[in-house]
Amino acid sequence: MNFPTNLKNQSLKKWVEEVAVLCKPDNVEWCNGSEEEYNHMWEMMVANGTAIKLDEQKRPNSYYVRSDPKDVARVEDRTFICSHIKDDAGPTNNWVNPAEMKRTLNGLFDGCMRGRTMYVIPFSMGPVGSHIAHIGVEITDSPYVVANMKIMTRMGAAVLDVLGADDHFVPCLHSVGMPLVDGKKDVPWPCNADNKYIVHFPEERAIMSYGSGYGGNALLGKKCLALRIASVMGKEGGWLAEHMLILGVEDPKGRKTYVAAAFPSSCGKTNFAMLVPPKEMEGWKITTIGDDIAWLKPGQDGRLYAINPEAGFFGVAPGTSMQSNPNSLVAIAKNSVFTNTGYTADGDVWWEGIGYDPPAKVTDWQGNDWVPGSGKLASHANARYTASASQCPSIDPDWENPNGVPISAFIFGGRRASVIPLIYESFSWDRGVYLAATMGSEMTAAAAGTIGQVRRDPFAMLPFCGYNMSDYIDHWLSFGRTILYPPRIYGVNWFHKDENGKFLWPGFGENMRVLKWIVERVHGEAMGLESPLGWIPRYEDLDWRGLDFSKPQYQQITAIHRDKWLNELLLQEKELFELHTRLPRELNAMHEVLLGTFARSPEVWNVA
Ligand code: SAT
Ligand code: MN
Repeated sequence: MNFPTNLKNQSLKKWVEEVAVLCKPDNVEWCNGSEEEYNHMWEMMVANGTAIKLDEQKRPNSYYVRSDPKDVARVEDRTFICSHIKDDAGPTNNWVNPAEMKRTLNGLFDGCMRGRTMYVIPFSMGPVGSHIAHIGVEITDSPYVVANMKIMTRMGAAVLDVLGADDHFVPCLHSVGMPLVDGKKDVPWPCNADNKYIVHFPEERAIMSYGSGYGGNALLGKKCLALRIASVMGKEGGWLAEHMLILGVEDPKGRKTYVAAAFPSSCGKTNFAMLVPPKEMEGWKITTIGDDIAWLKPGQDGRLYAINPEAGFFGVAPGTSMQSNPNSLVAIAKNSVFTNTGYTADGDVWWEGIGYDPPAKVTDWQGNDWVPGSGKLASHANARYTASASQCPSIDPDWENPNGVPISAFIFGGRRASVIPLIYESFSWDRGVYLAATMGSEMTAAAAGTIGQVRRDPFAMLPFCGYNMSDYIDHWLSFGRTILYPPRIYGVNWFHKDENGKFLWPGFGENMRVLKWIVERVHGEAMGLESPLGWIPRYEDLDWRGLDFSKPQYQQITAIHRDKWLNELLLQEKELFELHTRLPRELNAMHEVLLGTFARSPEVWNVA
């Protein structure tokens, strides 16, 4: 095999050779990360019908791709954490004994790349050479993955330059699981419709993914490495890998405060990361560091520093409009990839909620003529764009700072029609861990469960924690004791609804008002009232310039109802019960404290 001249790492050579013997590709190519290589991937994908080049005027240097309808999202029920001991994966993960899983996977990978090219992609999660960054190497038989990894990570020759002879890298083996044997012809979106495995070996720090070409199933740097494997590395190494956006808040005097925020899927994380403040709040500005993942390590000065390990956005397209997120629309104006959106006859893309009517002729994400009003969607609900973070107008000047940015606050929020107030500051780190551990979201799709039922999603990490969730909570509790300046912890809920299902809070840019209070709190500049849950801003503590929102309206979304909370605490207790074998005792203790507090609280607690 021919190796790149700057490859020093012996175990990487050995691994690639072994994989080639197992998978039996027709060719092996090492990716160097160049533009030519990127363009070549697209030329091939256009030639075999995988991709369509979009109109050069409308969407320069951009491509449109439709996936197989059986391969449209992450597959949580096919995602496994294969630790040696079952309880190390914990009750929230699928587990199979690692030796047994390897037998299964070695069978599937044997010859799985026949008729295809095997690409080797060295990549860095985080700026190349940063002490917070980590290196992975993905082997894949999908040119779509190569092209997307070029946008989503720092990849190619520069990564091999910094990978020393004995340095550790995370091996990430991926195949679409569709060998071209017995005269089989390739299809536009190869995958294995019925047999998918997204597998993590946490002790070995290794990833194997089979059968899917889509998103987090296939771009293994993202959820697999940067969350599931990194969460394990963080637990052992004294740091955090979190499902969090990172943003900077600049006040009118130019002071910068960074916060990290965790929300479950479909709670507007990308919109929040790129928030545009209302114009009346002159001088306030939001900058973006990342929209999905944060790696946080303690700094020498006692503060906590965060990087975005990714280099691009893999965002949900439907609902993205000039109104909901102008920054992301600009970011995807060129050099972007669109997967499973609608495709317009004039060579552009369209999706539900884009903010303007579809042009005359649209084909849907399955390639059929789309009829507006037919009840069918032009774009799949999980249609995605891939775009470089550097194209985002709100990107922070320090987004690639290898030392990260100092974090002053953590924000946690789910989608709840009531119960959880608009904003509260937890009394302590431990109480903040409790609020994050018990957070949840009401389910919006009937398919995922009963509408309105709360799905607990601790720290928004339920599908992404690579080890036992109770150990993860334990790690958070300990971690807060190791830093001199632990960030304050906040709970938010933008999703209050009235009896008719109408949202009570305008959300989007108006969330800036809450963010401003948070920033002022961490600098000791704003008041809050002690509620049963935490500190809550009085009406006059928020900046209402430019928004007509009365005090009674505000009270409605900050009130704390004793009866609703007794019910909520029962539901929380059920979650604690499910985690009980390794749950830190503080969690039960804090649950008890809340019961006691509510027993003595008024029927409705209101801010003054
Ligand atoms: O497909 S991804 O894992 O990249 C995005 C998501 O499902 O959250
Ligand atoms: Mn995510």
